[in-house]
Amino acid sequence: MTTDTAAADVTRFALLTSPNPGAIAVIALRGPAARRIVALATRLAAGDDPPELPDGRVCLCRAVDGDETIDDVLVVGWDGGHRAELSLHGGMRVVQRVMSLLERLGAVRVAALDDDPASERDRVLREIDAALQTAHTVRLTRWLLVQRRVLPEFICRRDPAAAADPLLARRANAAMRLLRGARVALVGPPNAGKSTLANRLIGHERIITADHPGTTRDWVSETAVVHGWPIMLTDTAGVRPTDDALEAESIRRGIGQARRADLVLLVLDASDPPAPMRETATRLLQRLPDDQPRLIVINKIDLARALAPDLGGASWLGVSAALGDGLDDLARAVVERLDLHLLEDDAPTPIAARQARLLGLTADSENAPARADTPA
Ligand SMILES: Nc1nc2c(ncn2[C@@H]2O[C@H](COP(=O)(O)OP(=O)(O)OP(=O)(O)O)[C@@H](O)[C@H]2O)c(=O)[nH]1
Ligand SMILES: [Mg+2]
Repeated sequence: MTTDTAAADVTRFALLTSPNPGAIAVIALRGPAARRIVALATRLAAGDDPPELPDGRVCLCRAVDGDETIDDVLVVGWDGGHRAELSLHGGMRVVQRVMSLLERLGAVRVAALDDDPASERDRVLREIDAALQTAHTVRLTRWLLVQRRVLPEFICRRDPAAAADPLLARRANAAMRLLRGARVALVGPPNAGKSTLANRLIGHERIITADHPGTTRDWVSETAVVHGWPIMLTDTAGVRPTDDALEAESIRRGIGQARRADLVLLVLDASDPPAPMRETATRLLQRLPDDQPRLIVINKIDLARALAPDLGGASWLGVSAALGDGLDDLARAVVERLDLHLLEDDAPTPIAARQARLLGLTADSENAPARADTPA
């Protein structure tokens, strides 16, 4: 007879400890009948009542077969009675008797449960190894190798305090963003130097630049390495009113890319007079969602050293993409806005939404920005 032990309505159990004699043995049950089966197989140590299995509370009980007490047992339950663990003395006879009792009560014995610590540890390691396959920078590779050492244990421990740790949630989201490809988009008016700045950040002349508004047409993406982290940089067509259908479509697509980005660099031109610069910024920002993370970057500060534009109180960074001025500050600001500076130590950090969920964290990347394009 075959039994579909994976079916959701089957209650399974597995011996988590070695099958050889040991000081203690742990049997884990998973499934809808876990609470009922434990209630039938045990009695509170003090008295004859079955344990109620409140989530996470350890109860000292006796394993009982009818009127006969088999052994003392510590019982703990979770998930509203769907998960339970029995800790017994590790003598083989006791363990065998309790396991056959559980089988008689309807539980199905399996070699390993999906969520037992050993397979969970393996699963986390596999997730890290998969991430290592696509880690394109030395820094990310090193960071993942450190996680290989610290993360499996941390996930298996399921520290209840983890869910309330805001820094852990930010680190996890930063790591997941990085592993799926953190996206930074450059938007701005034509000729502001977006492509020149993108080339600087990428490290070579990837994108054509020219002293001619409308040089970049369709958006272009390329990996930039910022402080050792890989970042997908997207350069877009300069935004301006236009009657040219092709240019309008390029602009619409560029804005669509920006709306999907984790961070937008709004690139303005320092040689523009203050009032038009402010108007341009306002017009462009209106096309981005209010909650879109953005940095205002004023380029070409070599042409306007005493720059002090009033952008309605918004802060900005001055750079010269041509000369390289201000790029260190810009790189630092990008890293901080993406929370990548939080990944600097060897603190365990979930790298997958599944791991974050196990710790009770909300993974931003599960609802990553996937905003609809706006009309041009
Ligand atoms: N003086 C100065 N010129 C710059 C700087 N950055 C870019 N330029 C020049 O500005 C012109 C436009 O640069 P691009 O990078 O092509 O500008 P863009 O914003 O990509 O323009 P579009 O693709 O048309 O939207 C080029 O002649 C660049 O050499 C800068 O920091 N200082
Ligand atoms: Mg360009």
